[in-house]
Amino acid sequence: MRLNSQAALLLLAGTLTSALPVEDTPVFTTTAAGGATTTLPAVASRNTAVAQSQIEQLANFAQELANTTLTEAQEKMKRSSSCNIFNVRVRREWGTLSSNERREYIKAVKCVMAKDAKTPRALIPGARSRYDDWVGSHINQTNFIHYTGTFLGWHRYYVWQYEQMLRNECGYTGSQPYWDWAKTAATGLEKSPIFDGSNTSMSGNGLPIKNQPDIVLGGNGLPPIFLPAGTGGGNVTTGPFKNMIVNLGPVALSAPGGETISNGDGLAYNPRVLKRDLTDAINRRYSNATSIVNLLLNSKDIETFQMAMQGVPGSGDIGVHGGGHYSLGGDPGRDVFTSPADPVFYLHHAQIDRVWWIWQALKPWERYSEKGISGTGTFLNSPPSPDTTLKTLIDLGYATAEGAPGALLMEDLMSTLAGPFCYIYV
Ligand SMILES: *[C@@H]1O[C@H](CO)[C@@H](O)[C@H](O)[C@H]1NC(C)=O
Ligand SMILES: *[C@@H]1O[C@H](CO)[C@@H](O)[C@H](O)[C@H]1NC(C)=O
Ligand SMILES: *[C@@H]1O[C@H](CO)[C@@H](O)[C@H](O)[C@H]1NC(C)=O
Ligand SMILES: *[C@@H]1O[C@H](CO)[C@@H](O)[C@H](O)[C@H]1NC(C)=O
Ligand SMILES: *[C@@H]1O[C@H](CO)[C@@H](O)[C@H](O)[C@H]1NC(C)=O
Ligand SMILES: [Cu+2]
Repeated sequence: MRLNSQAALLLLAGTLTSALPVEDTPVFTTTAAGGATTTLPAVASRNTAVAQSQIEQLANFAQELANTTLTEAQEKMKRSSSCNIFNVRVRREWGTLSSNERREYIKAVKCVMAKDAKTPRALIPGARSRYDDWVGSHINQTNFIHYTGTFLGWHRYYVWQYEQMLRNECGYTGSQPYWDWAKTAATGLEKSPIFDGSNTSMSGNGLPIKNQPDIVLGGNGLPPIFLPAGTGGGNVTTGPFKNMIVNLGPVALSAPGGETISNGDGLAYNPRVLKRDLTDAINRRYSNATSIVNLLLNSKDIETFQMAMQGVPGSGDIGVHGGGHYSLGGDPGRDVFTSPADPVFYLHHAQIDRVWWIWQALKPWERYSEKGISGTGTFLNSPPSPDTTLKTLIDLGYATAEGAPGALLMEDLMSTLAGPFCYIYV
């Protein structure tokens, strides 16, 4: 019997059984998209290797759902323009790309860094490159896209537009790669193919600065969170992005010693060398394999999921999102506003998107719908603003690629196989 996706989804809904404790890693049985019964972990293992295999099982489940949907789309539509198994783009982990694929990606990123900005100087005086158009859009909208109902949708669209820009404006033929934090937590950041400083990496650590005091997050009456500084802190001097110039920001850069460095609205021209402060302790503590599985399995609704991912204020946890950003560290890495000025941002946020994608696949009938959105249009609803809905418009301004659509509704951003999107993660 061949199931269409609607039937497969209903079947999924009907056969989801409650947690079935088995030893220390309980599982639950559910029906995969193809109709077969499958067993998924229900509780995150504390053992990193086991947790890593749990992520693989969950990601595989999401892949099966996507692949079934794509195969059916091809059979039903027979339209080359629709998203199907033949034209779907596959986003992969950086370490699984060949050297040539990595070089291609790096070349395209350098190409957009060398092109002129489209943002008028009257709007963002410091924007010099096409790459800066993306940084400027994020700075401009930061207070309306973090701890909001738009957080995941906005960043999904933003990374996709970046990928489109690399393809449409710089001849890139691949897909946006991602940074699997679980892998770097296990290997150490500087040993990973992303950060090893080689020609096929995204460049390495910053030059070491000795005895840096802690980073202190908090304020607003919340208990402070102390994060250790890393093993770098200075200029990035290895790999393809060595001595790269960051033009915009900082707006709110957390620096060692509890200092926050700001250059006003961050839109002025402020050229300086890219800095990083790779910090394994932060990666291991906040975005290890167990943190990811916990997030996937313990978040019953979108509110819980997106808050846990970004770190519940006052909980002392910065979430996997903060874990990635702060383990990269440096300038602009520790600045919520300017962080996309480090090109690793897009690998980090592809992984954020991948984790959302896996989580969505676990309850698709709910998580692609209005029930998959929670929150308003302002940072922790301050100042109060209307609820985000499927009809909320997302406008990235100049962070829009040639040949790509402009402003879209949240409903167009919920599925990676519908709306303008057509990609999966492996
Ligand atoms: C889904 O399709 C992709 C792309 O063809 C493939 O790489 C992946 O292994 C498939 N996943 C599963 C679980 O079949
Ligand atoms: C890396 O690239 C630099 C210049 O970009 C070049 O001088 C060097 O030989 C390359 N190293 C390797 C191992 O390819
Ligand atoms: C970073 O590079 C700039 C420009 O070359 C230089 O002026 C600055 O001193 C360097 N900073 C550090 C901390 O090495
Ligand atoms: C891994 O993550 C979990 C959950 O976030 C955390 O409780 C644990 O302490 C982390 N492991 C290490 C070695 O820090
Ligand atoms: C910044 O956002 C506002 C609306 O929130 C918009 O009118 C303006 O054009 C944006 N500026 C840039 C440079 O994108
Ligand atoms: Cu952001």
